[in-house]
Amino acid sequence: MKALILNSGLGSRMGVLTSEHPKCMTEITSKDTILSRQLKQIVEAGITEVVMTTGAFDEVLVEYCNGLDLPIHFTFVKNPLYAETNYIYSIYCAKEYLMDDDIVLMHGDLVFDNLVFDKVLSSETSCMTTSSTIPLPEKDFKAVIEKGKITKVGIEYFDSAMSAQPLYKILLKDWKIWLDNIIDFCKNDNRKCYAENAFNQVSDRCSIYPLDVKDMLCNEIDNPEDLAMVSEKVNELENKTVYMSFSTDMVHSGHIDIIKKAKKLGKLIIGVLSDEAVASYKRYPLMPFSERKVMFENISGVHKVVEQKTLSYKENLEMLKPDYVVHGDDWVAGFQKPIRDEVVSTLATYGGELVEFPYTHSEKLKVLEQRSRAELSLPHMRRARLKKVIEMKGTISAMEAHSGLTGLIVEDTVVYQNGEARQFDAMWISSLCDSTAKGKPDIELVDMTSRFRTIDDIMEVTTKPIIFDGDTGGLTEHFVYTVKTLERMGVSMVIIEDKTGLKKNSLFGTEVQQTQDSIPNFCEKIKAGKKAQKTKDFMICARIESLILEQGMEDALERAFAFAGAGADAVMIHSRKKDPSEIFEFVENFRAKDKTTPIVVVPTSFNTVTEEEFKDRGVNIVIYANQLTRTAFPAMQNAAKLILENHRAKECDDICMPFKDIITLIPEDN
Ligand code: SPV
Ligand code: MG
Repeated sequence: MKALILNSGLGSRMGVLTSEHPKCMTEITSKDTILSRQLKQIVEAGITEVVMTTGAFDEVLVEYCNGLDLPIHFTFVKNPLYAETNYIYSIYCAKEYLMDDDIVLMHGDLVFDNLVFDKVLSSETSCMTTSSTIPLPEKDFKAVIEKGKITKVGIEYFDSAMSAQPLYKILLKDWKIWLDNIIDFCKNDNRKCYAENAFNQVSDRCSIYPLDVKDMLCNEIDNPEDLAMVSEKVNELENKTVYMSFSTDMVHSGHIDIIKKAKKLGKLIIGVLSDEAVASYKRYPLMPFSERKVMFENISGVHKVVEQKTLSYKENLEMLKPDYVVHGDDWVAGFQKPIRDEVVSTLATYGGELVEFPYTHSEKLKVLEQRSRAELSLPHMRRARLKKVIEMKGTISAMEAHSGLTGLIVEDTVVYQNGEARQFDAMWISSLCDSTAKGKPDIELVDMTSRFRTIDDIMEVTTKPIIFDGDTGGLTEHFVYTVKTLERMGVSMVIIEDKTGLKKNSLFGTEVQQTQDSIPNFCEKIKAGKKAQKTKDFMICARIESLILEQGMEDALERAFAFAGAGADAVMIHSRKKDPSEIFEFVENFRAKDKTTPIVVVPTSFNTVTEEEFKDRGVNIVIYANQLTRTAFPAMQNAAKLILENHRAKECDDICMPFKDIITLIPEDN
C-alpha cells in the first residue's frame, strides 16, 4: 500500500498562514502540523511509501518532510502548472508512481482521528469516508450513494447524498480504472476539474463504498476558523486516556499489537496486576510486580503504569476515569465475563467506553507459557516460592497430593467467583494419603525412598511448592539426610511431629498408644536439620501433638516456643476436635508472644472454619490434608461394586468421567 498526499494547492483562503509555506505545514497542535500528523499516522499504520504532489513552496516542503526523519520513502512530484490546474493534473504528473499498488489517498489539508484512519485501512473494499450525521455541506464534497455504492462525488450533488471527505482507500483494480480516466481527462486538456469528475464517469466499474465515520474527526482545513475548530478537536483527542490491564511477565508481538492499537485512542495507562492477583489467577509470576512495571514503562507510547491490585478493574477505573478501556474480545464469555460486566457498568457511570479488539490465539504465547512453567518447576524456583507466597498473601492454602494425577488436580483446579480466581497455593504430601495409596498403614512403614518417589512423580508434572509430611523425622542421624535430599529435590518445607517410637496417625488421638518426644530431644532434631540444609529457602516446621495426646494447652505452648527457639521456621498445631476453640486459643496465645513465626493448621476435624477466619486469627498455612483420597476412595469402591452387581460396565459408565475428558487432564507437554 502506498499513500498519495495531494499538496500542490495554494491554500489561499488561509491568509498569512500560508504566505511562507504550503497549507499542510500549518501547525495544529504544539507538536504537530497537519502534515506531520498525517505522516505519523501513516508510519503507525506500517506504510513506508509516500507519493506527494507539490506545487508552491515545493522546496520548503521537501526539506520539511526529510527533516521529520520518519521511516518513509518519499517520492515528490511537482505539478509545474499548480497555479492554473487542479489536483487531477497533479495525479496525472505522478501517474508512473501510482500504477503498482493499492493506495490510500488524502488531501494535504485533511485532519482525521486515528480511528478513522484505522477503519479506512482495514476496509476490505475501496472506500471513501462519509458521514451520515454531519449536515450536507454547502460547498464541500458530497457523495451520492446508490445501492450501497458511491456513484458520484462532487460539490453539486444533494440528492441521495452524504457529506464526504477526500480520504480514500482504493484497491489497485479500482484505482487502475479511475487513474486511466484521469489520464484521459488530462490528455484532453481537462485539467481544472476535480479528479472525482473522472471517477464519476467510471463509477459503474470502479467500486468505491462509503465508510461512515459519523461524528469522528475527519475535516479539511480551508480557513482559519476550520483551523481553530480542528485544533481544539485534536487536542481533545490527544488528551483522552485509555486503560489496559496486563498480568503477563513476558511481552510478545500480540501484546505490542494491541498496545499499538490502544495508544491510538489516547494516552495509554497500563494497570499491571499485583503479584497476588497474578498468582491467584494463573501462576506465580516469574517477575515480581516491580520488574513487570518497569518493563511496561519502557514500552514506547505507554504514558503511565499503575498497579492493579485485583482482577477487578473497578478501583482503578473509579480513580483514573479513563475515556476508554481496551481488551481483547476473549472475555465476552468464560471466567472473565463477570470482570467485563463490571467494567461495562463502571464505565457507564461516567460515560467511558469499552473497545474490544479481536483476540488472536498465539502459538508463541503457548510456547512461552510452557517455558515459564518449566522454569517454575526447577528445584530452586519451586523451593523458594513457598516463603514468597506466604509473604505475599499472609495466609496460603495447601491441598493433599499423592500421585502425578492428584498433583495435577492441585496444580490446575481453579474456581472463579465474582470475577475472582481461587486456586491452591501449595501441595501437601501427606504420610496418611501416600501410605493409603499404597494400601499401607500410616506408621512410617512406607520408607523414605518410596516417599521421595511420590514427590518425584508429582514434581515431574507440576510447579507449585511442596510441603512434605516428614512424620517424626525418624532418628536425628537420619533426619539430616532427609533434609538434604528434600532440599535438593526442590521441596519447600518439611513438617515433623514431636512423637517418638512407633508413630500412628494423629486422628486416632489417645485411642492408640503414642509417645511424645521430649522437648530437648525434639529441639536437637530441629537444630540438626537446620544445620544440614544448604539454602535459606528451605523450611522446617515443628508439629506439636500435645492437644492430640491431651497434654494440655500449656504443654503445647511451651513446646511451640521451645521449637521456634530451636530454629523451627514454622509451628503446626493439631487437634482432632470438631470445635476449633482449642486451636484458636493456641493461636491467640502463641501470637501474643510471637508475631512472625508462621502457624500451620490442618482443619480436617474443625472444618467449619474458613481460610479468611484463620487469616484474621494469625494462621499462615491451611492444609487440606486428605480430601482427595477420601473422595476418590468411595467413588472407586462404588464403581467396583456396580460392575460386580451388574456383571457389566454399562451402569458404572454413568458415574465415569468421559474418556476424552480424562485425556484432557494430562497436559501434552510438561
Ligand atoms: C497426614 O496427612 O498424613 C497428616 C495429617 O499427618 S493428619 O492425618 O491429620 O495427622
Ligand atoms: Mg502424616
